[in-house]
Amino acid sequence: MADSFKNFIDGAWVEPSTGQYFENRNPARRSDLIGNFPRSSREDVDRAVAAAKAAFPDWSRTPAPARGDILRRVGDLLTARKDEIARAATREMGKTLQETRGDLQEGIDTAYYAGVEGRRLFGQTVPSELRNKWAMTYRRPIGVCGLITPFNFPLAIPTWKMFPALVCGNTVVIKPAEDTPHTVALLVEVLEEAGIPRGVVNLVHGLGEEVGAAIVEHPDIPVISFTGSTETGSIIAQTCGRMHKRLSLEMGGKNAQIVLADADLDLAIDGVLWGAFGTTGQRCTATSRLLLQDEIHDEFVARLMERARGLKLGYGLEKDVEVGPLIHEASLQKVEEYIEIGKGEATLAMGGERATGEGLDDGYFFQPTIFTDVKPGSRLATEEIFGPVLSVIRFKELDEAIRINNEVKYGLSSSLYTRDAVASFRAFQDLDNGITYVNAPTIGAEAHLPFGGVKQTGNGHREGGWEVYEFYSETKVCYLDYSGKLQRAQIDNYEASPY
Ligand code: UN1
Repeated sequence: MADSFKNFIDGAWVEPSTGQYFENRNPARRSDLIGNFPRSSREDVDRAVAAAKAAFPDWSRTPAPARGDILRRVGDLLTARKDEIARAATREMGKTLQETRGDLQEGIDTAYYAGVEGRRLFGQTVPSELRNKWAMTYRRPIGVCGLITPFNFPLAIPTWKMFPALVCGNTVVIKPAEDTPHTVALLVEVLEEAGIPRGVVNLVHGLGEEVGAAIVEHPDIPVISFTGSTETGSIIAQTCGRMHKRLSLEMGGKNAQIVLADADLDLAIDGVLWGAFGTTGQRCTATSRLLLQDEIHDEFVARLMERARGLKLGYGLEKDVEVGPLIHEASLQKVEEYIEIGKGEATLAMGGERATGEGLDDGYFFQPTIFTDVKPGSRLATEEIFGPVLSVIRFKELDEAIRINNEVKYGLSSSLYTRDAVASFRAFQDLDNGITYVNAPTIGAEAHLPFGGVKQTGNGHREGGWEVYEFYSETKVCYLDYSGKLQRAQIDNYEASPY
């Protein structure tokens, strides 16, 4: 019998009100059942929100440095359990152990950064325009935050949302992707062990259209943070708009790596292999377009294909495996649909089929795939596929590459390989993305810098770095007038002045 997992509500592990569960299986070994997870309902969300609401007054008044201390302990515990949790993440998510260890490290970095932020959370003191009056700001907690997280960074993304929310003094209800509930259950276990007070963190497992929708629509949740598809994001945004909720969206990408003829080609090949096929292309920051300058196009493609053919597919816990499976059957089917679309639009240069053979037949494996002769504006060149599919586009001048890069509805990350300093700064200035890398792939965001994109990738907020702390708090402005008389701003100061 596989294990049955529980929700975590009000400091206790509890069964779902429905008595129903869903299966969580290993995407590389379908026969490996990881466990049954609660298929919760609105009632479970109600309970979790009530617990989070009840915990808010005390938690929000706990000094921020003390809140940060708990996050520091979380960092220590995650470090101690890094390998164990990374293994669990690979088992349910599929990417290689090296990658899930990186995912864990991103969570650890986020925890320590949050720990320090508990001793900062700076406000500002600003001179008043009037005599004998002070003006200052401080950051105030908001309330219960509803967090909805994806499968591809099963640990890091929940920490990106949860830790800053907690340090700012909010309480949370989290619903992880139904593909990766185990990793988040382990994270919540760690928070419990670190001493997070009862009700401050609540975990409700279930389906997006049931639990996710209940969180988004709950009147006692004023803040929602979601990472996932642009389509789901716009549905969430409509509800949040109607209900006046604060919302952070992190959605799709169609990220390009641009290679100029003067670049170090070996370095650029390493970059695109990691960017396009790492995490089996299932990253918002995956490289799904490769823009090659005319002069080097043919040589680059030939060398890239040779390297891509050598990538070892398999179960991410096995030695030397470089590329894991896709997350589930629907994802495989979506990739297959794009292969058909691509065949009508471009040249299929390699891959294009499910990967079979020893160790692959029981999982959702797909061959690393490269299309060449891809036309800017075509579906292959503009739509997010979220799989190991790379579209190669040829260009003549940097201006043209910049234009092609910007011709999509998404704007997460971009990358330029060159030795030319002027071209690098042109890229920083003109590429319409939230993140631009020079001589590094489209992947590689660090926990202490803001992460996010422009256009339909996001809605103007950033995760990570110092900016996310603004999202999870309200600015309170405080004036103290000790003049002992009525002083009218904008009026009394100016009555006797020439202005
Ligand atoms: C995502 O793709 O959903 O830079 C997040 C990166 C990672 C985070 C990616 N550190 O790609």
